[in-house]
Amino acid sequence: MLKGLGAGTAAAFLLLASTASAQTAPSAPAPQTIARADGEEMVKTMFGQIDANHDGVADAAEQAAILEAVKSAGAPETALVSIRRMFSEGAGPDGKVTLASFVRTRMIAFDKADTNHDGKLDPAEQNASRVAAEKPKP
Ligand SMILES: [Ca+2]
Ligand SMILES: [Ca+2]
Repeated sequence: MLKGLGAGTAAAFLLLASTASAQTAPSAPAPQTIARADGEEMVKTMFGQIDANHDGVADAAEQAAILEAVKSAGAPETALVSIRRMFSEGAGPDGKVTLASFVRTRMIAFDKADTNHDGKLDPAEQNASRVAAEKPKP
């Protein structure tokens, strides 16, 4: 087990990867509008939590540890699928994800989800993007 990967980490991942937990946990707070700068900060913070040894690269073991932490926090399978996809989108040919590629792919996803192009993700946009993310790829 990695130290420091608690429920807070899992919650942060769920927030960005999927808000599915809000559907099943009645006590979860309603989604908030996320400004682009805040979204980028969240992505960087998230990467820092994946990159347990702080070498700027999330390798397979670190990715697996996050999935394990999120899973043990009771996340639904759809959230795990979203996180796996986040990793695969940012991964190079060696399967490793760098900070730069992780931020780039997450912010592409952010901009894609920002359908009214106001630089923020409101709850409706977050929900729409979650629904799209949970659809299996053709
Ligand atoms: Ca690392
Ligand atoms: Ca928007």
